[in-house]
Amino acid sequence: MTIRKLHFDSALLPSGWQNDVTIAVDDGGNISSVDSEIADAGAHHVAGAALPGVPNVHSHAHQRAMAGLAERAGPDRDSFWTWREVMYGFLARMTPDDLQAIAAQLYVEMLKSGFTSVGEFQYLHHGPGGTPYGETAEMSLRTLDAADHAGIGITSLPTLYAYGGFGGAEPNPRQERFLNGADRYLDIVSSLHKRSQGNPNHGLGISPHSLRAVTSELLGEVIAGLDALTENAPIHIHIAEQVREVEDCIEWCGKRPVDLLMETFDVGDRWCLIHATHMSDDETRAVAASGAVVGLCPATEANLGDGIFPAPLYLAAQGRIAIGSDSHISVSPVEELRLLEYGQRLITRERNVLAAGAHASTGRTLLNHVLSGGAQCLGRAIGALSVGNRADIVVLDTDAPALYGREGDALIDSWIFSGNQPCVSNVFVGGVQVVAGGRHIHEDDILADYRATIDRLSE
Ligand code: NGQ
Ligand code: ZN
Repeated sequence: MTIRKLHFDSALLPSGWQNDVTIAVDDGGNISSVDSEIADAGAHHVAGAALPGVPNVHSHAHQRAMAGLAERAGPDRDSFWTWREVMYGFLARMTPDDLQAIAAQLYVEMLKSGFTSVGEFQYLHHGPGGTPYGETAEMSLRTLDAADHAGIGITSLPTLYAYGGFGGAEPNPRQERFLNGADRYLDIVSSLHKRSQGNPNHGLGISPHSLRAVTSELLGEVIAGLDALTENAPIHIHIAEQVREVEDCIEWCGKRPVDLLMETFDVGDRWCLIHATHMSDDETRAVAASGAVVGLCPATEANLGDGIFPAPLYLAAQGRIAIGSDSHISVSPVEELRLLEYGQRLITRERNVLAAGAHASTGRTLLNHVLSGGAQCLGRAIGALSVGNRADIVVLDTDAPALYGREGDALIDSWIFSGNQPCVSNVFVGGVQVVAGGRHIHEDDILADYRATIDRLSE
Protein backbone atom coordinates (compact mmCIF):
# COMPACT_ATOMS: atom_id res chain seq x y z
CA MET A 1 0.00 0.00 0.00
CA THR A 2 1.43 3.38 -0.97
CA ILE A 3 1.23 5.99 1.73
CA ARG A 4 1.45 9.68 0.95
CA LYS A 5 2.28 12.17 3.64
CA LEU A 6 1.07 15.76 3.81
CA HIS A 7 2.68 18.24 6.19
CA PHE A 8 0.72 21.31 7.31
CA ASP A 9 2.00 24.30 9.32
CA SER A 10 -0.92 23.79 11.68
CA ALA A 11 -4.07 21.69 11.78
CA LEU A 12 -7.30 21.40 13.75
CA LEU A 13 -7.28 17.86 15.17
CA PRO A 14 -9.76 16.25 17.56
CA SER A 15 -7.30 17.18 20.33
CA GLY A 16 -7.35 20.83 19.22
CA TRP A 17 -4.93 22.96 17.22
CA GLN A 18 -1.47 21.47 16.67
CA ASN A 19 1.61 22.74 14.83
CA ASP A 20 3.66 20.89 12.21
CA VAL A 21 1.08 18.23 11.56
CA THR A 22 1.86 15.33 9.23
CA ILE A 23 -1.11 13.36 7.92
CA ALA A 24 -0.46 10.09 6.12
CA VAL A 25 -3.02 8.96 3.56
CA ASP A 26 -3.33 5.37 2.37
CA ASP A 27 -4.07 4.52 -1.25
CA GLY A 28 -7.76 4.17 -0.46
CA GLY A 29 -7.86 7.85 0.59
CA ASN A 30 -8.17 7.25 4.33
CA ILE A 31 -6.01 8.84 7.00
CA SER A 32 -3.56 6.23 8.27
CA SER A 33 -1.63 8.32 10.80
CA VAL A 34 -1.56 11.83 12.27
CA ASP A 35 1.56 13.21 13.95
CA SER A 36 2.27 16.65 15.28
CA GLU A 37 5.27 18.72 16.39
CA ILE A 38 7.72 16.71 14.31
CA ALA A 39 9.13 17.79 10.96
CA ASP A 40 8.84 14.84 8.56
CA ALA A 41 11.37 15.30 5.77
CA GLY A 42 9.55 12.85 3.48
CA ALA A 43 6.23 14.67 3.64
CA HIS A 44 4.87 17.09 1.03
CA HIS A 45 4.64 20.52 2.67
CA VAL A 46 1.39 22.46 2.27
CA ALA A 47 1.54 26.02 3.62
CA GLY A 48 -1.39 27.16 5.76
CA ALA A 49 -3.80 25.90 8.38
CA ALA A 50 -5.62 22.61 7.80
CA LEU A 51 -9.23 22.00 8.84
CA PRO A 52 -11.52 19.02 8.30
CA GLY A 53 -13.55 19.70 5.14
CA VAL A 54 -17.07 20.92 5.90
CA PRO A 55 -20.04 18.67 5.01
CA ASN A 56 -22.81 20.35 3.00
CA VAL A 57 -25.81 18.24 4.02
CA HIS A 58 -28.56 19.74 1.89
CA SER A 59 -28.32 20.39 -1.84
CA HIS A 60 -30.81 20.60 -4.69
CA ALA A 61 -28.17 20.86 -7.43
CA HIS A 62 -30.60 21.86 -10.17
CA GLN A 63 -31.49 25.08 -8.32
CA ARG A 64 -27.95 26.47 -8.69
CA ALA A 65 -28.65 27.49 -12.27
CA MET A 66 -31.60 29.71 -11.26
CA ALA A 67 -29.92 31.43 -8.32
CA GLY A 68 -30.70 35.13 -8.62
CA LEU A 69 -33.51 34.66 -11.15
CA ALA A 70 -36.34 34.80 -8.63
CA GLU A 71 -35.46 38.19 -7.18
CA ARG A 72 -37.90 40.23 -9.26
CA ALA A 73 -41.25 41.03 -7.68
CA GLY A 74 -44.29 39.23 -9.02
CA PRO A 75 -47.77 40.71 -9.41
CA ASP A 76 -48.70 40.05 -5.77
CA ARG A 77 -46.78 39.65 -2.56
CA ASP A 78 -43.93 37.18 -3.10
CA SER A 79 -43.39 34.21 -0.83
CA PHE A 80 -41.80 30.80 -0.60
CA TRP A 81 -44.77 29.50 -2.60
CA THR A 82 -44.41 32.00 -5.45
CA TRP A 83 -40.65 31.23 -5.54
CA ARG A 84 -41.53 27.55 -5.84
CA GLU A 85 -43.59 28.25 -8.96
CA VAL A 86 -40.63 30.06 -10.56
CA MET A 87 -38.37 27.12 -9.65
CA TYR A 88 -40.82 24.56 -11.09
CA GLY A 89 -40.96 26.56 -14.34
CA PHE A 90 -37.17 26.61 -14.50
CA LEU A 91 -36.63 22.87 -14.10
CA ALA A 92 -39.26 21.88 -16.65
CA ARG A 93 -36.81 21.48 -19.57
CA MET A 94 -33.75 20.27 -17.70
CA THR A 95 -32.11 17.17 -19.24
CA PRO A 96 -29.70 14.68 -17.65
CA ASP A 97 -26.76 16.40 -19.41
CA ASP A 98 -27.93 19.76 -18.06
CA LEU A 99 -28.22 18.49 -14.51
CA GLN A 100 -24.78 16.92 -14.68
CA ALA A 101 -23.16 20.11 -15.99
CA ILE A 102 -24.91 22.28 -13.38
CA ALA A 103 -24.05 19.90 -10.54
CA ALA A 104 -20.38 19.65 -11.56
CA GLN A 105 -20.04 23.46 -11.59
CA LEU A 106 -21.83 23.67 -8.24
CA TYR A 107 -19.55 21.04 -6.70
CA VAL A 108 -16.45 22.89 -7.95
CA GLU A 109 -17.74 26.01 -6.19
CA MET A 110 -18.45 24.00 -3.04
CA LEU A 111 -14.90 22.63 -2.98
CA LYS A 112 -13.35 26.07 -3.54
CA SER A 113 -15.36 27.44 -0.61
CA GLY A 114 -14.42 24.66 1.84
CA PHE A 115 -17.18 22.05 1.48
CA THR A 116 -15.72 18.59 0.77
CA SER A 117 -18.89 16.51 0.79
CA VAL A 118 -22.49 16.99 -0.18
CA GLY A 119 -25.86 15.41 0.55
CA GLU A 120 -27.74 15.54 -2.76
CA PHE A 121 -31.50 15.67 -2.07
CA GLN A 122 -32.45 14.87 -5.65
CA TYR A 123 -36.07 14.85 -6.74
CA LEU A 124 -35.95 15.59 -10.46
CA HIS A 125 -36.24 11.93 -11.41
CA HIS A 126 -38.12 11.67 -14.70
CA GLY A 127 -38.22 13.28 -18.12
CA PRO A 128 -40.55 16.14 -19.03
CA GLY A 129 -44.15 15.00 -18.64
CA GLY A 130 -43.11 12.53 -15.97
CA THR A 131 -41.91 9.78 -18.33
CA PRO A 132 -39.20 7.74 -16.58
CA TYR A 133 -35.81 7.46 -18.25
CA GLY A 134 -34.73 3.95 -19.39
CA GLU A 135 -32.59 3.89 -16.27
CA THR A 136 -35.01 5.16 -13.62
CA ALA A 137 -32.12 6.46 -11.49
CA GLU A 138 -30.67 8.40 -14.46
CA MET A 139 -30.82 11.87 -12.92
CA SER A 140 -29.41 10.84 -9.54
CA LEU A 141 -26.65 8.85 -11.27
CA ARG A 142 -25.74 12.03 -13.16
CA THR A 143 -25.18 13.86 -9.88
CA LEU A 144 -22.79 11.04 -8.91
CA ASP A 145 -20.96 11.48 -12.23
CA ALA A 146 -20.73 15.20 -11.52
CA ALA A 147 -19.41 14.57 -8.01
CA ASP A 148 -16.80 12.13 -9.31
CA HIS A 149 -15.67 14.61 -11.97
CA ALA A 150 -15.40 17.47 -9.47
CA GLY A 151 -13.90 15.16 -6.85
CA ILE A 152 -16.31 15.91 -4.00
CA GLY A 153 -17.64 13.25 -1.60
CA ILE A 154 -21.35 12.65 -2.02
CA THR A 155 -24.20 11.00 -0.18
CA SER A 156 -27.01 10.35 -2.66
CA LEU A 157 -30.38 11.09 -1.09
CA PRO A 158 -32.90 10.25 -3.82
CA THR A 159 -36.20 11.89 -2.97
CA LEU A 160 -39.44 10.06 -2.35
CA TYR A 161 -42.23 12.28 -3.67
CA ALA A 162 -45.74 10.97 -4.24
CA TYR A 163 -48.32 13.59 -3.20
CA GLY A 164 -49.04 17.28 -3.38
CA GLY A 165 -50.06 18.00 0.20
CA PHE A 166 -50.88 16.54 3.63
CA GLY A 167 -53.11 13.48 3.68
CA GLY A 168 -52.11 12.16 0.27
CA ALA A 169 -53.44 15.13 -1.73
CA GLU A 170 -53.16 15.00 -5.54
CA PRO A 171 -49.81 16.30 -6.81
CA ASN A 172 -49.94 19.32 -9.10
CA PRO A 173 -49.00 18.80 -12.78
CA ARG A 174 -45.69 20.62 -12.38
CA GLN A 175 -44.58 17.98 -9.88
CA GLU A 176 -44.88 15.08 -12.34
CA ARG A 177 -41.11 14.71 -12.88
CA PHE A 178 -40.70 13.97 -9.16
CA LEU A 179 -43.28 11.22 -8.60
CA ASN A 180 -42.79 7.55 -7.70
CA GLY A 181 -44.58 4.81 -5.81
CA ALA A 182 -42.68 2.52 -3.46
CA ASP A 183 -41.54 -0.04 -6.06
CA ARG A 184 -40.14 2.31 -8.66
CA TYR A 185 -38.59 4.43 -5.92
CA LEU A 186 -36.84 1.41 -4.43
CA ASP A 187 -35.49 0.56 -7.90
CA ILE A 188 -33.82 3.98 -7.91
CA VAL A 189 -32.38 3.37 -4.45
CA SER A 190 -31.11 0.00 -5.52
CA SER A 191 -29.37 1.36 -8.68
CA LEU A 192 -27.63 3.97 -6.56
CA HIS A 193 -26.65 1.35 -4.02
CA LYS A 194 -25.11 -0.78 -6.78
CA ARG A 195 -23.20 2.15 -8.19
CA SER A 196 -21.91 3.41 -4.84
CA GLN A 197 -21.19 0.24 -2.90
CA GLY A 198 -17.49 -0.05 -2.12
CA ASN A 199 -16.74 3.53 -3.25
CA PRO A 200 -15.49 5.40 -0.17
CA ASN A 201 -16.36 8.77 -1.76
CA HIS A 202 -20.01 7.75 -2.06
CA GLY A 203 -22.72 7.24 0.51
CA LEU A 204 -26.44 6.49 0.26
CA GLY A 205 -29.56 7.47 2.15
CA ILE A 206 -33.12 8.48 1.33
CA SER A 207 -35.06 11.71 1.41
CA PRO A 208 -38.82 11.56 1.84
CA HIS A 209 -39.40 15.09 0.51
CA SER A 210 -41.68 16.29 3.31
CA LEU A 211 -44.78 15.18 5.18
CA ARG A 212 -46.65 16.95 2.36
CA ALA A 213 -45.24 14.57 -0.26
CA VAL A 214 -45.52 11.15 1.42
CA THR A 215 -47.94 9.27 3.62
CA SER A 216 -46.80 7.38 6.71
CA GLU A 217 -47.75 4.06 5.03
CA LEU A 218 -45.64 4.81 1.96
CA LEU A 219 -42.65 6.04 3.95
CA GLY A 220 -42.86 3.03 6.30
CA GLU A 221 -42.77 0.69 3.30
CA VAL A 222 -39.80 2.50 1.77
CA ILE A 223 -37.79 2.49 5.01
CA ALA A 224 -38.35 -1.27 5.27
CA GLY A 225 -37.10 -1.66 1.67
CA LEU A 226 -34.05 0.48 2.39
CA ASP A 227 -33.23 -1.48 5.53
CA ALA A 228 -33.34 -4.72 3.56
CA LEU A 229 -30.64 -3.27 1.26
CA THR A 230 -28.34 -1.53 3.73
CA GLU A 231 -28.23 -0.94 7.45
CA ASN A 232 -29.05 2.30 9.21
CA ALA A 233 -28.76 4.57 6.15
CA PRO A 234 -29.56 8.27 6.68
CA ILE A 235 -33.10 9.61 6.24
CA HIS A 236 -33.46 13.32 5.41
CA ILE A 237 -36.79 15.17 5.35
CA HIS A 238 -37.86 18.81 4.91
CA ILE A 239 -40.01 19.78 7.87
CA ALA A 240 -41.72 22.81 9.43
CA GLU A 241 -39.98 25.30 7.17
CA GLN A 242 -42.93 27.60 6.54
CA VAL A 243 -45.66 28.80 8.90
CA ARG A 244 -48.30 27.88 6.32
CA GLU A 245 -46.97 24.33 6.28
CA VAL A 246 -47.40 24.09 10.07
CA GLU A 247 -50.92 25.53 9.84
CA ASP A 248 -51.93 23.14 7.04
CA CYS A 249 -50.62 20.19 9.04
CA ILE A 250 -52.59 21.22 12.14
CA GLU A 251 -55.69 21.74 10.04
CA TRP A 252 -55.32 18.28 8.52
CA CYS A 253 -54.49 16.20 11.62
CA GLY A 254 -54.55 18.46 14.66
CA LYS A 255 -50.81 18.17 15.22
CA ARG A 256 -47.71 20.16 14.40
CA PRO A 257 -45.44 18.52 11.78
CA VAL A 258 -42.48 17.76 14.04
CA ASP A 259 -44.80 16.29 16.70
CA LEU A 260 -46.48 14.21 14.01
CA LEU A 261 -43.17 12.93 12.62
CA MET A 262 -41.85 11.99 16.06
CA GLU A 263 -45.09 10.18 16.94
CA THR A 264 -45.21 8.25 13.68
CA PHE A 265 -41.57 7.23 13.21
CA ASP A 266 -38.75 6.14 15.43
CA VAL A 267 -36.78 9.36 14.91
CA GLY A 268 -33.22 8.81 16.08
CA ASP A 269 -29.66 9.39 14.99
CA ARG A 270 -30.14 8.27 11.38
CA TRP A 271 -32.58 11.11 10.79
CA CYS A 272 -31.84 14.60 9.50
CA LEU A 273 -34.64 17.15 9.84
CA ILE A 274 -34.07 19.84 7.24
CA HIS A 275 -34.93 23.37 8.45
CA ALA A 276 -37.24 22.48 11.40
CA THR A 277 -37.67 26.25 11.64
CA HIS A 278 -41.05 26.37 13.33
CA MET A 279 -41.08 24.20 16.45
CA SER A 280 -42.70 24.61 19.84
CA ASP A 281 -40.30 24.48 22.80
CA ASP A 282 -41.42 20.90 23.47
CA GLU A 283 -40.74 19.88 19.89
CA THR A 284 -37.33 21.57 20.05
CA ARG A 285 -36.36 19.63 23.16
CA ALA A 286 -37.74 16.37 21.76
CA VAL A 287 -35.71 16.63 18.54
CA ALA A 288 -32.58 17.46 20.57
CA ALA A 289 -33.14 14.40 22.79
CA SER A 290 -33.75 12.12 19.81
CA GLY A 291 -30.15 12.28 18.56
CA ALA A 292 -31.32 13.40 15.10
CA VAL A 293 -29.48 16.19 13.29
CA VAL A 294 -31.22 19.38 12.19
CA GLY A 295 -29.92 20.45 8.77
CA LEU A 296 -29.91 24.25 8.75
CA CYS A 297 -29.61 26.27 5.54
CA PRO A 298 -29.45 29.84 6.85
CA ALA A 299 -28.82 31.60 3.52
CA THR A 300 -31.72 29.86 1.77
CA GLU A 301 -33.95 30.20 4.85
CA ALA A 302 -33.30 33.96 4.71
CA ASN A 303 -33.78 34.13 0.95
CA LEU A 304 -37.11 32.27 1.09
CA GLY A 305 -38.44 34.14 4.11
CA ASP A 306 -38.71 31.02 6.27
CA GLY A 307 -37.97 32.32 9.75
CA ILE A 308 -35.27 31.75 12.36
CA PHE A 309 -34.42 28.42 13.96
CA PRO A 310 -34.62 28.30 17.80
CA ALA A 311 -30.89 27.57 18.08
CA PRO A 312 -30.20 28.70 21.68
CA LEU A 313 -32.82 26.41 23.23
CA TYR A 314 -31.98 23.53 20.88
CA LEU A 315 -28.21 23.70 21.47
CA ALA A 316 -28.69 24.11 25.23
CA ALA A 317 -30.60 20.80 25.07
CA GLN A 318 -27.56 19.20 23.33
CA GLY A 319 -29.23 19.25 19.92
CA ARG A 320 -27.11 18.39 16.88
CA ILE A 321 -26.90 20.57 13.78
CA ALA A 322 -25.36 20.60 10.32
CA ILE A 323 -25.43 23.10 7.45
CA GLY A 324 -26.46 22.99 3.82
CA SER A 325 -26.57 25.44 0.93
CA ASP A 326 -29.95 24.10 -0.28
CA SER A 327 -31.06 26.39 -3.17
CA HIS A 328 -27.47 27.63 -3.63
CA ILE A 329 -28.18 31.34 -3.72
CA SER A 330 -24.88 31.24 -1.85
CA VAL A 331 -22.30 28.43 -1.86
CA SER A 332 -20.11 28.93 1.18
CA PRO A 333 -19.75 27.50 4.68
CA VAL A 334 -18.62 30.98 5.75
CA GLU A 335 -21.89 32.58 4.76
CA GLU A 336 -24.04 29.81 6.23
CA LEU A 337 -22.28 29.91 9.61
CA ARG A 338 -22.15 33.69 9.73
CA LEU A 339 -25.86 34.01 8.98
CA LEU A 340 -26.70 31.32 11.51
CA GLU A 341 -25.07 33.41 14.24
CA TYR A 342 -26.24 36.79 12.90
CA GLY A 343 -29.90 35.70 12.80
CA GLN A 344 -29.64 35.02 16.51
CA ARG A 345 -27.84 38.30 17.21
CA LEU A 346 -30.54 40.24 15.38
CA ILE A 347 -33.36 38.75 17.44
CA THR A 348 -31.62 38.61 20.85
CA ARG A 349 -29.68 41.91 20.43
CA GLU A 350 -26.67 40.15 21.95
CA ARG A 351 -23.32 38.96 20.59
CA ASN A 352 -21.61 35.55 20.42
CA VAL A 353 -25.00 33.97 21.07
CA LEU A 354 -24.09 30.45 19.93
CA ALA A 355 -20.59 30.26 21.47
CA ALA A 356 -20.18 27.18 23.66
CA GLY A 357 -19.74 29.20 26.87
CA ALA A 358 -17.62 31.86 28.54
CA HIS A 359 -14.50 32.64 26.47
CA ALA A 360 -15.41 30.12 23.75
CA SER A 361 -14.87 31.04 20.11
CA THR A 362 -18.14 31.37 18.20
CA GLY A 363 -16.55 30.25 14.94
CA ARG A 364 -14.95 27.19 16.50
CA THR A 365 -18.17 26.26 18.32
CA LEU A 366 -20.19 26.43 15.11
CA LEU A 367 -17.57 24.57 13.08
CA ASN A 368 -17.37 21.76 15.67
CA HIS A 369 -21.14 21.39 15.58
CA VAL A 370 -21.45 21.17 11.81
CA LEU A 371 -18.47 18.88 11.35
CA SER A 372 -19.83 16.23 13.69
CA GLY A 373 -23.49 16.75 12.79
CA GLY A 374 -22.61 16.71 9.09
CA ALA A 375 -20.60 13.50 9.37
CA GLN A 376 -23.45 11.84 11.26
CA CYS A 377 -26.21 12.69 8.82
CA LEU A 378 -24.21 12.00 5.66
CA GLY A 379 -23.29 8.59 7.06
CA ARG A 380 -19.64 8.70 5.97
CA ALA A 381 -16.27 8.68 7.79
CA ILE A 382 -15.68 12.43 7.60
CA GLY A 383 -15.71 15.51 9.83
CA ALA A 384 -12.46 15.03 11.79
CA LEU A 385 -8.80 14.62 10.89
CA SER A 386 -8.28 11.29 12.59
CA VAL A 387 -7.09 7.81 11.67
CA GLY A 388 -9.61 5.84 9.63
CA ASN A 389 -11.49 8.88 8.39
CA ARG A 390 -11.37 10.17 4.82
CA ALA A 391 -8.49 12.54 4.14
CA ASP A 392 -10.88 15.43 3.39
CA ILE A 393 -8.85 18.52 4.21
CA VAL A 394 -9.38 22.24 3.64
CA VAL A 395 -6.35 24.51 3.92
CA LEU A 396 -6.77 28.19 4.82
CA ASP A 397 -4.29 30.69 3.39
CA THR A 398 -2.75 32.17 6.54
CA ASP A 399 -1.13 34.91 4.44
CA ALA A 400 -4.54 36.23 3.29
CA PRO A 401 -5.19 39.71 4.75
CA ALA A 402 -8.22 38.50 6.72
CA LEU A 403 -6.19 35.72 8.38
CA TYR A 404 -2.71 37.20 8.59
CA GLY A 405 -1.32 37.15 12.16
CA ARG A 406 -4.14 34.92 13.47
CA GLU A 407 -3.68 31.51 15.03
CA GLY A 408 -5.83 28.75 16.43
CA ASP A 409 -9.53 29.53 16.88
CA ALA A 410 -8.93 33.17 15.90
CA LEU A 411 -8.26 31.82 12.40
CA ILE A 412 -11.72 30.27 12.30
CA ASP A 413 -13.39 33.38 13.71
CA SER A 414 -11.59 35.58 11.19
CA TRP A 415 -12.42 33.19 8.34
CA ILE A 416 -16.11 33.28 9.21
CA PHE A 417 -16.63 36.81 10.50
CA SER A 418 -14.19 39.05 8.63
CA GLY A 419 -15.11 39.67 5.06
CA ASN A 420 -15.78 38.05 1.73
CA GLN A 421 -12.39 37.35 0.18
CA PRO A 422 -11.96 33.61 -0.33
CA CYS A 423 -9.39 32.23 2.13
CA VAL A 424 -9.33 28.58 1.02
CA SER A 425 -6.12 27.84 -0.88
CA ASN A 426 -5.92 24.04 -1.12
CA VAL A 427 -8.45 21.24 -0.78
CA PHE A 428 -7.96 17.49 -0.61
CA VAL A 429 -10.75 14.90 -0.85
CA GLY A 430 -9.81 11.33 -0.03
CA GLY A 431 -6.21 12.58 -0.14
CA VAL A 432 -6.54 13.79 -3.74
CA GLN A 433 -5.81 17.46 -4.26
CA VAL A 434 -8.78 19.01 -6.07
CA VAL A 435 -8.11 22.69 -5.37
CA ALA A 436 -4.58 24.09 -5.61
CA GLY A 437 -3.75 27.75 -5.07
CA GLY A 438 -7.47 28.57 -5.05
CA ARG A 439 -8.15 26.93 -8.43
CA HIS A 440 -10.00 23.69 -9.04
CA ILE A 441 -8.11 21.13 -11.13
CA HIS A 442 -10.94 20.86 -13.72
CA GLU A 443 -12.23 24.39 -13.37
CA ASP A 444 -12.04 25.38 -17.06
CA ASP A 445 -13.66 22.26 -18.56
CA ILE A 446 -16.46 22.19 -16.04
CA LEU A 447 -17.18 25.89 -16.48
CA ALA A 448 -17.31 25.50 -20.28
CA ASP A 449 -19.92 22.72 -19.96
CA TYR A 450 -21.90 24.80 -17.50
CA ARG A 451 -21.96 27.80 -19.84
CA ALA A 452 -23.17 25.61 -22.71
CA THR A 453 -26.01 24.33 -20.52
CA ILE A 454 -27.05 27.82 -19.46
CA ASP A 455 -27.03 28.95 -23.09
CA ARG A 456 -29.25 26.03 -24.03
CA LEU A 457 -31.66 26.52 -21.13
CA SER A 458 -32.09 30.21 -21.89
CA GLU A 459 -32.85 29.69 -25.60
C1 NGQ B 1 -37.59 21.98 -2.65
N1 NGQ B 1 -36.87 23.69 -1.13
O1 NGQ B 1 -38.11 20.91 -2.75
O2 NGQ B 1 -36.70 22.35 -3.43
C2 NGQ B 1 -37.98 22.86 -1.50
C3 NGQ B 1 -39.10 23.77 -1.89
C4 NGQ B 1 -41.18 22.49 -1.27
C5 NGQ B 1 -36.78 24.21 0.08
N2 NGQ B 1 -37.66 23.87 0.96
C6 NGQ B 1 -40.32 23.08 -2.36
N3 NGQ B 1 -35.83 25.05 0.39
O3 NGQ B 1 -40.76 22.44 -0.11
O4 NGQ B 1 -42.28 22.07 -1.61
ZN1 ZN C 1 -34.46 21.71 0.42
